[in-house]
Amino acid sequence: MDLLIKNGTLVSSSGKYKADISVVNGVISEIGKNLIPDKATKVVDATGKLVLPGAIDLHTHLAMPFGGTVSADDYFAGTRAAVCGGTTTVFDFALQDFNESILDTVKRRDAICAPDAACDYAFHVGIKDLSNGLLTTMDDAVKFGVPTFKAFMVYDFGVQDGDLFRLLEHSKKIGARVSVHAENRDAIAVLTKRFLEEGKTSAWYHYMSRPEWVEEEADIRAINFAKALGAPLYIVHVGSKGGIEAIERAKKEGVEVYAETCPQYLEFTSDVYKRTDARDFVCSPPMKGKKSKDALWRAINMGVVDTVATDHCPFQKTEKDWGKDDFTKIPNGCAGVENMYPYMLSEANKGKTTIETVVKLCSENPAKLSGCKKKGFLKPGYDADIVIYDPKLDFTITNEKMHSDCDHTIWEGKKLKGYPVMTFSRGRLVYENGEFKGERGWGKMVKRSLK
Ligand code: DUC
Ligand code: ZN
Ligand code: ZN
Repeated sequence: MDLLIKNGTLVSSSGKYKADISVVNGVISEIGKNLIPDKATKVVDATGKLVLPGAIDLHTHLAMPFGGTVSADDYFAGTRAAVCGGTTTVFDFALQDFNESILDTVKRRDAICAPDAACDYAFHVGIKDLSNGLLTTMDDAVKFGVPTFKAFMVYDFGVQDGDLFRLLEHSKKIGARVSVHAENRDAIAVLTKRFLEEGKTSAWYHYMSRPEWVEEEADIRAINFAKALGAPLYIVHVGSKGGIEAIERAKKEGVEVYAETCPQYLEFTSDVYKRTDARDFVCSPPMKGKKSKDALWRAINMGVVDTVATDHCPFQKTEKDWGKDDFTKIPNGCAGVENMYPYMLSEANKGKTTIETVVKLCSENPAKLSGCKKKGFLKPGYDADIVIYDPKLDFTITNEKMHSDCDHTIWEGKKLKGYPVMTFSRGRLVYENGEFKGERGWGKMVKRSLK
């Protein structure tokens, strides 16, 4: 036995119970009462602590070329930040190049990621080009262990509706799943042009150019395609009341549609775009009004939201400042990978939801939906990706305490009730009491199957 975590309270979506966990070769070997260590075993006393499966963040953009620059966290900084917040598996979006086979996209990004990753990782492929037979190169990616793809319904590099339709149709045939960034590209373009012409250039108009219905409309369009084709659909970063209600209706009708939301939509509202540091909050979709925030919390507690992920995509202050006089020049995205699990658990401690629900949304469901067969649960045979969490530890987020390479955080000053004290990645200690203890290159790619 390599590691024994004693006297903790284990949490799963179905409840809490007191037990010890033993780990051999990075895998959970036994869960039970009064397990006996041998001489070489590292013993951790988790009395008074919760023992949780590491979170799985299904949505990050590390080292991503975007908005005229590259996101501030490379694969090392992003995964270092992840484990320091109790996230032990990170999904990144590998963006296809034009004229590139989809498997080549995965291999190109893995060549950068593998030497750097401090925790386990996986890729979704962001699709740009399905011309000249590239659609069927999805098949090789699925065989390789990458069965999840993303279509951007916005941005100039995103796909048009015809290609979204083809993607959904093909994904169904090959046992894959498509996710969508759902916003109405054309409406945003009209409004953006109009605001700029009228001299309305502040970050507030980033929000105004993407009114709440812009997301809902695209959600409904994607759902209609999925329904017509009988294909599964995953909608990333749902932030609007109309959107989540459309998803709820579709689920009731039997459409296989999954909803992801992010902590920033649960914490902030569009009021942030009136602040002096509004540019730091610019991401797409933008934060919405209070009614949307409330609807998302309701949906979490009604079981309509399937996963919580971060859309971690930070940019430095100087880069955000490019948009001082023109909101379209602000690189879109915020840091969040280190904040997701602590924030969600803290909100549970404050009574917004339950700890069990947080484990389900941040760990169990992401593992199940992404086809990570050995992650997301504290069970014998599963990877020992484990977080020891002190529910009584008060923590105030400051950028100084964070482990990202970004020079600011939208979470500055947020007071949390409870915080992780240790994170283990496949049985190896990677975080303890504020300090990163892991190593560059420790992380392995998780090959997956949706079957
Ligand atoms: N939205 C962001 O805010 N950043 C990265 C990509 C995206 O869709
Ligand atoms: Zn997106
Ligand atoms: Zn994203």
